[in-house]
Amino acid sequence: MNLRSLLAESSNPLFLGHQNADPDAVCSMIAMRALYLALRPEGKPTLVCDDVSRLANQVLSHFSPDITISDFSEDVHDLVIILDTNSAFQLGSRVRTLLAEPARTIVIDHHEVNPDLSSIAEHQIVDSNASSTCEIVIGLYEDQKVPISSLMANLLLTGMLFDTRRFFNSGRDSFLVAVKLIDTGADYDSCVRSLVIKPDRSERIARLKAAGRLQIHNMNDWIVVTSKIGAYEASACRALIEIGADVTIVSGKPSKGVVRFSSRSTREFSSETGVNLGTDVMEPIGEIIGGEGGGHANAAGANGTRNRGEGISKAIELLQLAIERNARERLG
Ligand SMILES: [Mn+2]
Repeated sequence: MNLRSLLAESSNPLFLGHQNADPDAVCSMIAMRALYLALRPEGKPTLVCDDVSRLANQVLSHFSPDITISDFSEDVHDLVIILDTNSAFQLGSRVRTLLAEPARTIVIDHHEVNPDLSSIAEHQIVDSNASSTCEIVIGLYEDQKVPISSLMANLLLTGMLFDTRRFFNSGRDSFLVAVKLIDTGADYDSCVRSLVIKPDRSERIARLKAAGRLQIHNMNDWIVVTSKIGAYEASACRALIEIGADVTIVSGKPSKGVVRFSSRSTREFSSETGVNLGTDVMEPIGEIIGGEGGGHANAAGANGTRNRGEGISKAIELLQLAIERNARERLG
């Protein structure tokens, strides 16, 4: 692929990020837009995401409040560049309709390759070993010999900081790239501060209530906690993991006739037990509460309309069964 000619020949490229775009998505989109403008200064780029996360919005207002990210585009674009995802599904149902034919689509991403990637984009810059999409974009600046401005250095370092959890998951390459960005003008302190978020008062109260009402269940030495609150179940789950639980299941009832469940587990729990909170627990809970459930091994949820109490006791039962079943399978 010749990235330079693809970009330089486009007069109005569309840069897309995944839904609920995080700082890595938003910062890599903006940096790619700047790289494009360096190659084609009179071009008319557009940035679109279904929605931008609260934290990514905070990063934007910290560094570049004048950059607009739209939630849709009415124009016809001659090139589409998708950043920080390689799945059409992750774009959201509305933004997905903006996809162009694969010959006019570039994907730049660091997630595991999705099997139908080639049906979306003929041009792929995918490196699942990269810490972040921002780190891939820095490499593209180097390939194109385009200097990185200090604003872009700040955004790119912030995207890397976010996706590596402040370099918690990092290798030598990421540190080297970070030093280059700092030498280029990134202000490390400012990047770190742009990512510090204090939850709303109501969210903090919900977390504290969840902690106050929690019940501890010991399952094969794993500490499983359950609790119930009005709203912010997912945030409460994360808080309870932070204070020491291996698995948390929190139910919420944000309004009459709405029941929601959220659950989280540590990586250690899922890798040692093989329990998948999505398929083993939240999918069946979805049916019990009259709705739907699902998710990932470490993070899952269910939405429904009824049976909150029954849902909690059933979730405990399902979790215990899954732990025991997987322990038996492991023993052969
Ligand atoms: Mn990312």
